Amino acid sequence: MKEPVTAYVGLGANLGDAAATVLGAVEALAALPRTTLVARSSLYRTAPVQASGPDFVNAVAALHTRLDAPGLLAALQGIEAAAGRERPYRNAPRTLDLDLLLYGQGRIDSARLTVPHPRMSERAFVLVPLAEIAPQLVPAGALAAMTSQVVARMP
Ligand code: PH2
Ligand code: MG
Ligand code: MG
Repeated sequence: MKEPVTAYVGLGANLGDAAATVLGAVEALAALPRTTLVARSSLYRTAPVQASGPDFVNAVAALHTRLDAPGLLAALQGIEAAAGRERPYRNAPRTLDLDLLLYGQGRIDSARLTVPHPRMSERAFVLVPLAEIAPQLVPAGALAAMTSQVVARMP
């Protein structure tokens, strides 16, 4: 079997007990088949970006996985569904959002999945937690352009 791939998953929630939901989702990631959780960032309270509703809780997790990218995406969607995710409209407030940010060196451009995540490099709520667990992946200066986005590490 091929070597495991290091994948990074962005977690976000802004409905219900968002912090508890995000922590529960980290446990669900750790329990996925063919997958090991290797790191997770702190939780961050973040102002909504191009979205409405309450502040978000965001985090990033690193996985080693032997799931292929479509299989990992399906697993993430299963965890979202179990958390009661509904999709009434784009960027609606959500109980849980799990985004596949990076899948090894993979570049994927299919109808269902684009990796690297096309907007991650503009989003402090992704880059700040990613830099905490994988500073080599966040270019120096990338965050300097985003000081207007409020991202506060939670105690
Ligand atoms: N997710 C979005 C859009 N806007 N803003 C914050 N702060 N956190 C998010 O996770 C987020 C967002 C689309 O998924
Ligand atoms: Mg998202
Ligand atoms: Mg999403």
